[in-house]
Amino acid sequence: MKNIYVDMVGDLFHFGHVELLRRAREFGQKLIVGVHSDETVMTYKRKPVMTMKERIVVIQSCKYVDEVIPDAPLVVTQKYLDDHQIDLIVHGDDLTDEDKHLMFGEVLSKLIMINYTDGISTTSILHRLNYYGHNNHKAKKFRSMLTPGKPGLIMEAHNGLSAKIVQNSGFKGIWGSGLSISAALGVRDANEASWTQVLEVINFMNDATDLPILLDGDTGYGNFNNARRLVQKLDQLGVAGVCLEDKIFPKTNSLLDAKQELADIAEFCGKIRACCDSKLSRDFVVVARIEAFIAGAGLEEALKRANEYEKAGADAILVHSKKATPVEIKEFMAEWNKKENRAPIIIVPTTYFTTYEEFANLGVSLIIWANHNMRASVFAMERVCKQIYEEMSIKNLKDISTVKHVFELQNEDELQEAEKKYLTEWKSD
Ligand code: SPV
Ligand code: MG
Repeated sequence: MKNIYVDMVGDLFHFGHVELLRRAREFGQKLIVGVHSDETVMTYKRKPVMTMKERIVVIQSCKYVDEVIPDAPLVVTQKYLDDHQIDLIVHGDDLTDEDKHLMFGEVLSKLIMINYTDGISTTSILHRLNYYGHNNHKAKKFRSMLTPGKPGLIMEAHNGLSAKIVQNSGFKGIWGSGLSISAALGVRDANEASWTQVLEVINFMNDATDLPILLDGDTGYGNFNNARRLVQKLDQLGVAGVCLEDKIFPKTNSLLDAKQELADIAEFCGKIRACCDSKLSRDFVVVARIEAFIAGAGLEEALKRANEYEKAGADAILVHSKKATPVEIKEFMAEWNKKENRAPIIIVPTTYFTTYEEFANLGVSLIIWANHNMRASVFAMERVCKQIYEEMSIKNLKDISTVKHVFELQNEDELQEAEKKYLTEWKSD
Protein backbone atom coordinates (compact mmCIF):
# COMPACT_ATOMS: atom_id res chain seq x y z
CA MET A 1 0.00 0.00 0.00
CA LYS A 2 1.40 3.36 -1.07
CA ASN A 3 0.53 6.66 0.54
CA ILE A 4 0.60 9.62 -1.86
CA TYR A 5 1.07 13.22 -0.81
CA VAL A 6 -0.05 16.39 -2.57
CA ASP A 7 0.37 19.84 -1.08
CA MET A 8 -1.79 22.68 -2.27
CA VAL A 9 -3.52 25.96 -1.51
CA GLY A 10 -6.79 24.73 -3.04
CA ASP A 11 -8.21 28.25 -3.19
CA LEU A 12 -11.53 28.46 -5.12
CA PHE A 13 -11.25 24.67 -5.50
CA HIS A 14 -11.76 24.01 -9.20
CA PHE A 15 -11.57 21.47 -12.00
CA GLY A 16 -7.77 21.74 -12.19
CA HIS A 17 -7.46 20.81 -8.50
CA VAL A 18 -9.81 17.85 -8.91
CA GLU A 19 -7.82 16.62 -11.91
CA LEU A 20 -4.54 16.86 -9.98
CA LEU A 21 -5.97 14.92 -7.03
CA ARG A 22 -7.63 12.29 -9.23
CA ARG A 23 -4.39 11.61 -11.07
CA ALA A 24 -2.27 11.70 -7.91
CA ARG A 25 -4.55 9.07 -6.35
CA GLU A 26 -3.76 6.71 -9.24
CA PHE A 27 -0.16 6.38 -7.97
CA GLY A 28 -1.24 4.69 -4.71
CA GLN A 29 -4.01 3.63 -2.42
CA LYS A 30 -4.23 6.54 -0.01
CA LEU A 31 -4.12 10.25 -0.82
CA ILE A 32 -2.99 12.71 1.83
CA VAL A 33 -3.35 16.42 1.04
CA GLY A 34 -1.32 19.04 2.85
CA VAL A 35 -3.09 22.41 2.86
CA HIS A 36 -1.00 25.56 3.28
CA SER A 37 -2.10 28.14 5.83
CA ASP A 38 -3.16 31.64 4.76
CA GLU A 39 0.07 33.01 6.30
CA THR A 40 2.25 30.54 4.39
CA VAL A 41 0.52 31.36 1.09
CA MET A 42 0.97 35.07 1.68
CA THR A 43 4.74 34.64 1.85
CA TYR A 44 4.84 33.83 -1.88
CA LYS A 45 1.40 34.64 -3.38
CA ARG A 46 -1.72 36.78 -2.75
CA LYS A 47 -3.95 36.22 0.25
CA PRO A 48 -6.28 33.31 -0.53
CA VAL A 49 -9.92 34.24 -1.15
CA MET A 50 -10.99 31.34 1.08
CA THR A 51 -9.54 30.82 4.56
CA MET A 52 -7.59 27.65 5.28
CA LYS A 53 -10.54 26.28 7.29
CA GLU A 54 -12.90 26.81 4.36
CA ARG A 55 -10.43 25.35 1.89
CA ILE A 56 -9.97 22.27 4.05
CA VAL A 57 -13.71 21.59 4.22
CA VAL A 58 -13.93 21.70 0.41
CA ILE A 59 -10.76 19.66 -0.21
CA GLN A 60 -11.87 17.04 2.33
CA SER A 61 -15.15 16.58 0.47
CA CYS A 62 -13.34 15.58 -2.75
CA LYS A 63 -13.81 11.85 -3.26
CA TYR A 64 -10.12 11.23 -4.11
CA VAL A 65 -8.90 12.63 -0.77
CA ASP A 66 -8.43 10.33 2.22
CA GLU A 67 -6.77 12.65 4.71
CA VAL A 68 -5.97 16.35 5.06
CA ILE A 69 -3.03 17.85 6.93
CA PRO A 70 -3.71 21.48 7.90
CA ASP A 71 -0.97 24.10 7.91
CA ALA A 72 1.31 22.04 5.68
CA PRO A 73 4.92 23.25 5.42
CA LEU A 74 6.27 24.75 2.20
CA VAL A 75 9.50 22.78 2.56
CA VAL A 76 8.95 19.02 2.69
CA THR A 77 11.59 17.06 4.64
CA GLN A 78 12.25 13.33 5.01
CA LYS A 79 11.15 13.65 8.64
CA TYR A 80 7.79 15.05 7.52
CA LEU A 81 7.33 12.14 5.12
CA ASP A 82 8.24 9.64 7.86
CA ASP A 83 5.94 11.30 10.41
CA HIS A 84 2.98 10.97 8.04
CA GLN A 85 4.01 7.68 6.44
CA ILE A 86 4.18 9.22 2.96
CA ASP A 87 5.75 7.17 0.14
CA LEU A 88 5.45 9.48 -2.87
CA ILE A 89 4.82 13.17 -3.54
CA VAL A 90 2.86 14.31 -6.61
CA HIS A 91 3.03 17.91 -7.83
CA GLY A 92 1.89 19.81 -10.91
CA ASP A 93 4.64 20.69 -13.38
CA ASP A 94 3.98 24.42 -12.96
CA LEU A 95 6.98 24.56 -10.63
CA THR A 96 10.27 26.25 -11.51
CA ASP A 97 13.49 24.25 -11.00
CA GLU A 98 14.47 26.64 -8.26
CA ASP A 99 11.18 26.15 -6.36
CA LYS A 100 11.41 22.41 -6.85
CA HIS A 101 14.76 22.31 -5.10
CA LEU A 102 13.64 24.75 -2.43
CA MET A 103 10.51 22.80 -1.52
CA PHE A 104 11.48 19.20 -2.19
CA GLY A 105 15.31 19.31 -2.31
CA GLU A 106 15.67 16.77 0.46
CA VAL A 107 13.15 14.31 -0.98
CA LEU A 108 13.55 14.76 -4.75
CA SER A 109 13.68 11.01 -5.37
CA LYS A 110 10.12 10.73 -4.03
CA LEU A 111 8.73 13.51 -6.26
CA ILE A 112 6.56 12.84 -9.33
CA MET A 113 5.62 15.81 -11.51
CA ILE A 114 2.47 15.62 -13.63
CA ASN A 115 1.01 17.96 -16.27
CA TYR A 116 -0.91 20.86 -14.88
CA THR A 117 -4.40 21.18 -16.45
CA ASP A 118 -4.27 23.90 -19.09
CA GLY A 119 -6.58 26.90 -19.11
CA ILE A 120 -7.72 26.79 -15.48
CA SER A 121 -6.24 28.15 -12.30
CA THR A 122 -7.40 30.17 -9.33
CA THR A 123 -5.77 33.20 -10.95
CA SER A 124 -7.70 32.69 -14.18
CA ILE A 125 -10.97 32.38 -12.24
CA LEU A 126 -10.23 35.64 -10.43
CA HIS A 127 -9.48 37.15 -13.81
CA ARG A 128 -12.86 36.02 -15.14
CA LEU A 129 -14.67 37.47 -12.14
CA ASN A 130 -12.85 40.72 -12.57
CA TYR A 131 -13.70 40.81 -16.27
CA TYR A 132 -17.36 40.28 -15.75
CA GLY A 133 -17.38 43.05 -13.17
CA HIS A 134 -17.23 45.63 -15.96
CA ASN A 135 -20.64 46.95 -16.96
CA ASN A 136 -21.22 47.78 -20.62
CA HIS A 137 -24.77 49.09 -20.73
CA LYS A 138 -24.64 49.90 -24.46
CA ALA A 139 -23.76 46.27 -25.18
CA LYS A 140 -26.83 45.25 -23.20
CA LYS A 141 -28.95 47.62 -25.31
CA PHE A 142 -27.45 46.23 -28.50
CA ARG A 143 -28.27 42.66 -27.52
CA SER A 144 -31.93 43.61 -27.12
CA MET A 145 -31.98 44.72 -30.78
CA LEU A 146 -31.07 41.25 -32.02
CA THR A 147 -34.58 39.90 -32.42
CA PRO A 148 -35.27 37.15 -34.95
CA GLY A 149 -38.44 37.93 -36.90
CA LYS A 150 -38.41 41.55 -35.73
CA PRO A 151 -34.96 42.73 -36.76
CA GLY A 152 -33.45 45.90 -35.32
CA LEU A 153 -32.17 48.47 -37.83
CA ILE A 154 -28.82 50.15 -37.40
CA MET A 155 -27.38 52.96 -39.44
CA GLU A 156 -23.84 53.75 -40.49
CA ALA A 157 -21.84 56.61 -38.99
CA HIS A 158 -18.21 57.51 -39.45
CA ASN A 159 -17.51 60.34 -36.99
CA GLY A 160 -19.07 62.07 -33.98
CA LEU A 161 -21.27 64.34 -36.08
CA SER A 162 -22.79 61.57 -38.18
CA ALA A 163 -23.28 59.46 -35.03
CA LYS A 164 -25.37 62.29 -33.56
CA ILE A 165 -27.38 62.62 -36.73
CA VAL A 166 -28.13 58.88 -36.65
CA GLN A 167 -29.38 59.19 -33.08
CA ASN A 168 -31.53 62.27 -33.83
CA SER A 169 -33.14 60.43 -36.73
CA GLY A 170 -34.59 57.83 -34.37
CA PHE A 171 -32.28 54.87 -35.03
CA LYS A 172 -31.47 52.76 -32.00
CA GLY A 173 -27.99 51.66 -33.01
CA ILE A 174 -24.95 52.53 -35.12
CA TRP A 175 -22.74 50.63 -37.52
CA GLY A 176 -19.17 51.93 -37.30
CA SER A 177 -18.43 51.13 -40.93
CA GLY A 178 -14.83 50.41 -41.89
CA LEU A 179 -15.49 51.59 -45.41
CA SER A 180 -17.02 54.87 -44.26
CA ILE A 181 -14.49 55.61 -41.51
CA SER A 182 -11.57 55.01 -43.87
CA ALA A 183 -13.23 57.01 -46.65
CA ALA A 184 -13.81 59.89 -44.25
CA LEU A 185 -10.13 59.73 -43.29
CA GLY A 186 -9.25 59.89 -46.99
CA VAL A 187 -7.70 56.42 -47.14
CA ARG A 188 -8.68 53.05 -48.62
CA ASP A 189 -10.68 50.37 -46.86
CA ALA A 190 -7.58 48.17 -46.74
CA ASN A 191 -6.41 48.68 -43.15
CA GLU A 192 -4.54 51.79 -44.19
CA ALA A 193 -5.88 53.45 -41.04
CA SER A 194 -4.30 51.72 -38.04
CA TRP A 195 -6.48 50.15 -35.38
CA THR A 196 -5.67 52.91 -32.90
CA GLN A 197 -6.66 55.55 -35.45
CA VAL A 198 -10.00 53.79 -35.88
CA LEU A 199 -10.28 53.50 -32.10
CA GLU A 200 -9.89 57.24 -31.79
CA VAL A 201 -12.72 57.85 -34.27
CA ILE A 202 -14.97 55.34 -32.54
CA ASN A 203 -14.20 56.95 -29.18
CA PHE A 204 -15.51 60.31 -30.48
CA MET A 205 -18.55 58.58 -31.98
CA ASN A 206 -19.27 56.77 -28.74
CA ASP A 207 -19.03 59.98 -26.72
CA ALA A 208 -21.29 61.79 -29.16
CA THR A 209 -24.23 59.44 -28.75
CA ASP A 210 -26.11 57.24 -26.28
CA LEU A 211 -26.63 54.62 -28.97
CA PRO A 212 -24.83 51.29 -28.99
CA ILE A 213 -22.17 51.07 -31.69
CA LEU A 214 -21.17 47.88 -33.48
CA LEU A 215 -17.68 48.53 -34.82
CA ASP A 216 -16.68 46.95 -38.09
CA GLY A 217 -13.38 45.53 -36.84
CA ASP A 218 -12.41 44.16 -40.29
CA THR A 219 -10.27 41.05 -39.74
CA GLY A 220 -9.19 42.15 -36.26
CA TYR A 221 -6.03 43.96 -37.41
CA GLY A 222 -3.84 40.87 -37.26
CA ASN A 223 -4.12 37.54 -35.51
CA PHE A 224 -6.10 36.49 -32.41
CA ASN A 225 -3.82 38.56 -30.20
CA ASN A 226 -4.40 41.84 -32.05
CA ALA A 227 -8.13 41.10 -32.18
CA ARG A 228 -8.49 40.39 -28.47
CA ARG A 229 -6.63 43.58 -27.58
CA LEU A 230 -9.05 45.50 -29.77
CA VAL A 231 -11.97 43.84 -27.95
CA GLN A 232 -10.65 44.89 -24.56
CA LYS A 233 -10.11 48.48 -25.62
CA LEU A 234 -13.59 48.70 -27.19
CA ASP A 235 -15.23 47.16 -24.12
CA GLN A 236 -13.30 49.60 -21.90
CA LEU A 237 -14.64 52.52 -23.96
CA GLY A 238 -18.20 51.20 -23.70
CA VAL A 239 -18.57 50.38 -27.40
CA ALA A 240 -21.29 47.72 -27.72
CA GLY A 241 -19.52 45.19 -29.90
CA VAL A 242 -17.23 44.31 -32.74
CA CYS A 243 -17.76 42.49 -36.01
CA LEU A 244 -14.83 40.43 -37.33
CA GLU A 245 -14.76 39.03 -40.85
CA ASP A 246 -13.17 35.74 -41.91
CA LYS A 247 -10.70 37.13 -44.41
CA ILE A 248 -7.00 37.86 -44.11
CA PHE A 249 -5.11 40.97 -43.04
CA PRO A 250 -4.89 43.47 -44.72
CA LYS A 251 -8.55 43.23 -45.64
CA THR A 252 -10.19 43.80 -49.00
CA ASN A 253 -13.54 45.55 -49.14
CA SER A 254 -16.26 43.00 -49.91
CA LEU A 255 -17.95 45.13 -52.55
CA LEU A 256 -14.74 45.50 -54.57
CA ASP A 257 -14.31 43.38 -57.64
CA ALA A 258 -11.07 41.89 -56.30
CA LYS A 259 -9.66 38.63 -54.94
CA GLN A 260 -11.40 37.81 -51.65
CA GLU A 261 -9.23 35.38 -49.73
CA LEU A 262 -10.96 33.56 -46.88
CA ALA A 263 -9.28 32.92 -43.52
CA ASP A 264 -8.54 29.39 -42.40
CA ILE A 265 -11.55 28.19 -40.37
CA ALA A 266 -9.55 26.96 -37.36
CA GLU A 267 -7.50 30.15 -37.23
CA PHE A 268 -10.63 32.31 -37.35
CA CYS A 269 -12.35 30.19 -34.67
CA GLY A 270 -9.32 30.74 -32.43
CA LYS A 271 -9.64 34.47 -33.03
CA ILE A 272 -13.33 34.43 -32.07
CA ARG A 273 -12.61 32.34 -28.96
CA ALA A 274 -9.81 34.69 -27.92
CA CYS A 275 -12.13 37.69 -28.33
CA CYS A 276 -14.91 36.07 -26.30
CA ASP A 277 -12.44 35.10 -23.56
CA SER A 278 -11.03 38.63 -23.43
CA LYS A 279 -14.22 40.62 -22.96
CA LEU A 280 -14.27 42.82 -19.89
CA SER A 281 -18.03 42.71 -19.61
CA ARG A 282 -20.51 39.90 -19.95
CA ASP A 283 -22.50 41.78 -22.57
CA PHE A 284 -19.91 42.97 -25.10
CA VAL A 285 -20.97 41.48 -28.44
CA VAL A 286 -18.63 39.53 -30.73
CA VAL A 287 -20.06 39.11 -34.22
CA ALA A 288 -18.46 36.68 -36.69
CA ARG A 289 -18.88 37.71 -40.30
CA ILE A 290 -19.08 35.10 -43.03
CA GLU A 291 -17.49 36.11 -46.32
CA ALA A 292 -18.06 32.79 -48.11
CA PHE A 293 -20.68 34.26 -50.48
CA ILE A 294 -18.45 37.28 -51.16
CA ALA A 295 -15.59 34.92 -52.07
CA GLY A 296 -17.90 32.85 -54.29
CA ALA A 297 -17.47 29.80 -52.05
CA GLY A 298 -21.19 28.99 -51.87
CA LEU A 299 -23.89 28.02 -49.41
CA GLU A 300 -22.30 24.89 -47.99
CA GLU A 301 -19.11 26.76 -47.07
CA ALA A 302 -21.14 29.61 -45.58
CA LEU A 303 -23.16 27.21 -43.39
CA LYS A 304 -20.08 25.25 -42.32
CA ARG A 305 -18.37 28.45 -41.25
CA ALA A 306 -21.45 29.83 -39.50
CA ASN A 307 -21.75 26.61 -37.47
CA GLU A 308 -18.07 26.63 -36.51
CA TYR A 309 -18.05 30.30 -35.53
CA GLU A 310 -21.18 29.81 -33.48
CA LYS A 311 -19.50 26.91 -31.66
CA ALA A 312 -16.43 29.11 -31.09
CA GLY A 313 -18.67 31.49 -29.11
CA ALA A 314 -19.78 34.19 -31.56
CA ASP A 315 -22.83 36.04 -30.23
CA ALA A 316 -24.21 36.58 -33.73
CA ILE A 317 -23.34 35.76 -37.33
CA LEU A 318 -23.23 38.37 -40.08
CA VAL A 319 -23.84 36.86 -43.49
CA HIS A 320 -22.61 39.14 -46.23
CA SER A 321 -23.71 38.98 -49.87
CA LYS A 322 -23.25 41.29 -52.83
CA LYS A 323 -25.77 39.80 -55.18
CA ALA A 324 -28.38 42.10 -56.73
CA THR A 325 -31.14 40.11 -55.01
CA PRO A 326 -31.30 38.49 -51.54
CA VAL A 327 -31.09 35.02 -53.08
CA GLU A 328 -28.04 33.91 -51.05
CA ILE A 329 -29.51 35.25 -47.81
CA LYS A 330 -32.77 33.38 -48.47
CA GLU A 331 -30.93 30.12 -49.15
CA PHE A 332 -28.83 30.56 -46.04
CA MET A 333 -31.79 31.37 -43.78
CA ALA A 334 -33.79 28.42 -45.10
CA GLU A 335 -31.05 26.08 -43.84
CA TRP A 336 -30.11 28.04 -40.72
CA ASN A 337 -33.71 28.13 -39.49
CA LYS A 338 -33.76 24.32 -39.34
CA LYS A 339 -31.44 24.43 -36.32
CA GLU A 340 -33.03 24.43 -32.92
CA ASN A 341 -30.72 26.75 -31.01
CA ARG A 342 -29.14 29.15 -33.42
CA ALA A 343 -27.19 32.39 -33.25
CA PRO A 344 -28.95 35.55 -34.48
CA ILE A 345 -28.26 36.50 -38.10
CA ILE A 346 -27.26 39.99 -39.24
CA ILE A 347 -27.42 41.15 -42.85
CA VAL A 348 -26.09 44.12 -44.83
CA PRO A 349 -28.43 44.87 -47.72
CA THR A 350 -26.36 47.30 -49.77
CA THR A 351 -26.52 45.74 -53.21
CA TYR A 352 -29.80 43.87 -52.71
CA PHE A 353 -33.07 44.77 -51.10
CA THR A 354 -36.57 43.55 -50.51
CA THR A 355 -39.05 44.79 -47.91
CA TYR A 356 -38.43 44.96 -44.16
CA GLU A 357 -41.28 42.47 -43.72
CA GLU A 358 -39.63 39.97 -46.02
CA PHE A 359 -36.33 40.16 -44.11
CA ALA A 360 -38.30 39.78 -40.89
CA ASN A 361 -40.09 36.71 -42.25
CA LEU A 362 -36.75 35.16 -43.19
CA GLY A 363 -35.89 35.21 -39.48
CA VAL A 364 -33.12 37.81 -39.76
CA SER A 365 -32.27 39.50 -36.40
CA LEU A 366 -30.58 42.76 -37.41
CA ILE A 367 -30.27 44.85 -40.57
CA ILE A 368 -27.34 47.18 -41.21
CA TRP A 369 -27.57 50.19 -43.52
CA ALA A 370 -23.83 50.14 -44.02
CA ASN A 371 -22.59 53.26 -45.81
CA HIS A 372 -25.44 55.58 -46.68
CA ASN A 373 -24.45 58.55 -44.52
CA MET A 374 -20.95 58.60 -45.95
CA ARG A 375 -22.32 58.37 -49.48
CA ALA A 376 -24.89 61.08 -48.78
CA SER A 377 -22.19 63.42 -47.53
CA VAL A 378 -19.93 62.70 -50.52
CA PHE A 379 -22.83 63.54 -52.80
CA ALA A 380 -23.75 66.73 -50.93
CA MET A 381 -20.18 67.97 -50.60
CA GLU A 382 -19.41 67.38 -54.26
CA ARG A 383 -22.53 69.29 -55.29
CA VAL A 384 -21.77 72.23 -52.99
CA CYS A 385 -18.08 72.40 -53.94
CA LYS A 386 -18.91 72.34 -57.62
CA GLN A 387 -21.50 75.07 -57.31
CA ILE A 388 -19.38 77.43 -55.22
CA TYR A 389 -16.33 76.85 -57.41
CA GLU A 390 -18.19 77.44 -60.66
CA GLU A 391 -20.30 80.39 -59.53
CA MET A 392 -17.55 81.92 -57.37
CA SER A 393 -20.41 82.80 -55.07
CA ILE A 394 -22.57 81.40 -52.32
CA LYS A 395 -25.55 83.50 -53.35
CA ASN A 396 -27.58 80.72 -54.96
CA LEU A 397 -26.60 78.03 -52.50
CA LYS A 398 -29.55 75.95 -51.29
CA ASP A 399 -30.03 72.75 -49.33
CA ILE A 400 -27.23 73.06 -46.84
CA SER A 401 -27.47 73.03 -43.08
CA THR A 402 -27.54 76.32 -41.21
CA VAL A 403 -24.62 77.10 -38.92
CA LYS A 404 -27.20 77.34 -36.12
CA HIS A 405 -28.11 73.71 -36.67
CA VAL A 406 -24.43 72.71 -36.52
CA PHE A 407 -24.21 74.47 -33.14
CA GLU A 408 -27.25 72.50 -32.00
CA LEU A 409 -25.62 69.25 -33.02
CA GLN A 410 -22.53 70.28 -31.05
CA ASN A 411 -24.69 70.98 -27.98
CA GLU A 412 -23.44 74.57 -27.82
CA ASP A 413 -26.25 75.53 -25.39
CA GLU A 414 -24.81 73.31 -22.71
CA LEU A 415 -21.44 75.07 -22.88
CA GLN A 416 -23.08 78.49 -22.59
CA GLU A 417 -24.98 77.34 -19.48
CA ALA A 418 -21.81 75.80 -18.03
CA GLU A 419 -19.91 79.04 -18.57
CA LYS A 420 -22.50 80.92 -16.50
CA LYS A 421 -22.05 78.39 -13.75
CA TYR A 422 -18.27 77.97 -13.76
CA LEU A 423 -16.70 81.09 -15.31
CA THR A 424 -17.73 83.27 -12.41
CA GLU A 425 -16.01 86.49 -11.37
CA TRP A 426 -14.02 86.37 -8.16
CA LYS A 427 -15.74 88.26 -5.35
CA SER A 428 -14.59 88.68 -1.76
CA ASP A 429 -17.04 87.53 0.96
C1 SPV B 1 -18.43 48.35 -44.19
O1 SPV B 1 -19.38 49.10 -44.09
O2 SPV B 1 -17.27 48.71 -44.04
C2 SPV B 1 -18.65 46.93 -44.48
C3 SPV B 1 -19.74 46.54 -45.34
O3 SPV B 1 -17.84 46.14 -44.07
S1 SPV B 1 -19.11 46.39 -46.92
O4 SPV B 1 -18.55 47.65 -47.31
O5 SPV B 1 -20.22 45.97 -47.76
O6 SPV B 1 -18.08 45.35 -46.91
MG1 MG C 1 -16.03 46.93 -43.64
